[in-house]
Amino acid sequence: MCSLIRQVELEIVNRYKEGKMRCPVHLSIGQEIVASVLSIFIKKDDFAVSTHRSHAHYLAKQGSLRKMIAEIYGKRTGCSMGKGGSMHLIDKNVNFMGSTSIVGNSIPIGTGLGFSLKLKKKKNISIIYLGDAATEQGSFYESINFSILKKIPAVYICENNFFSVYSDLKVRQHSKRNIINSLNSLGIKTFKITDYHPVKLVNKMQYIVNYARVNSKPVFIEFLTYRFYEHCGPNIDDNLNYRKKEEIKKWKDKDGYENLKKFLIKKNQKLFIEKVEYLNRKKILNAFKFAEKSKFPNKSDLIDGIYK
Ligand SMILES: Cc1ncc(C[n+]2csc(CCOP(=O)(O)OP(=O)(O)O)c2C)c(N)n1
Repeated sequence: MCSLIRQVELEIVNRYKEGKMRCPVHLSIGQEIVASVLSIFIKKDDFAVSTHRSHAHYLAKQGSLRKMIAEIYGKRTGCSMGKGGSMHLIDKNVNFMGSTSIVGNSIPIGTGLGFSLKLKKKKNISIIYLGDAATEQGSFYESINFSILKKIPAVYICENNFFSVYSDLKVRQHSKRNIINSLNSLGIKTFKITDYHPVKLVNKMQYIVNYARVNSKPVFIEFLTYRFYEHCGPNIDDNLNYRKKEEIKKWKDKDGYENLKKFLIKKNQKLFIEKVEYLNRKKILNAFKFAEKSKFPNKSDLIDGIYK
């Protein structure tokens, strides 16, 4: 999953300049390990909601690569019928219940979906992806509080990449503020992920997801991570100097994807990696071909699939 996400987003980078993808793209390159490790423990009937940076989350929820690329190309065969674009993926076939461009607004939706699972006494969970900036939104705290009170099986997973566009956490929050401490005092079980050793990471995620599923209770995960590309778009914007060179280097060294490859190579799995990358490449080229060949939506599609 990790290499699929990295490879497909690099292909988006390569092709974006062709001007055929007309929507903004927020890439997860550098952050793929979060959704990838979670994907191992996500079941088909679990729900997931996401943010503007949604590609990894959609693919990790067994989303269709072809439908995702077609959506980014604005085509009728896209998962949102070509009307949403990269930031607005939705695919009820795989219980991926939507991603939105409004920071924090999918959090209450994912919480409500989790509540529906509770009412129906299902052993499923609702996964709610959010960025660090969303922890500054009121909807986040209301949702967490509701989840605690109603014992909702929700996994709130915060991809803390330290930045909201160009703004560092330091200029957005009090220096002593700590999200884990704040949430502990609200009464939710919290986890912070800072160790990226593949085996430890998988074991930890398994424990966390099981905890929410088996106990039917919410959990919050703060996952420290880093995006390697600009906030929005296919370029690297390190020349703008809003992030320190040493910081960028530190996180490039911790790159989950590269480290996973190194780990597998040490275990003599080089051939396996090559095979996976080859098969991914074939799938990706097919998905782009499918998107290019698909038709744009008709005028009548405009009012299809909306709440009337
Ligand atoms: C309610 C709201 N406020 C501001 C914006 C503008 N905006 C778009 S993305 C973004 C940064 C979000 O940062 P974060 O949630 O940490 O996610 P990241 O982009 O780092 O993945 C902002 C401020 C918005 N879309 N919605």
